[in-house]
Amino acid sequence: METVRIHIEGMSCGHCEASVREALETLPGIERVVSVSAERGEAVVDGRPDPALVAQRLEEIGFTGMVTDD
Ligand SMILES: [Cu+2]
Repeated sequence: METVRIHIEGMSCGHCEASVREALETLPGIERVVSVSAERGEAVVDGRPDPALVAQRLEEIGFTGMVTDD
């Protein structure tokens, strides 16, 4: 199982975090959403998602997201 970090711009509150979590949970390749933090501007997920799909899905709900390799 891989852990993937997603840098996300535009989250400002708990509602944003909930929206992002919901969007990520239904995305192919994501097994589990570990955390979503507006404060850190980041989500951490388990799985192997397609970075382009992640960016596209987040953009659809109003955020800018980028999978970061570390
Ligand atoms: Cu918000």
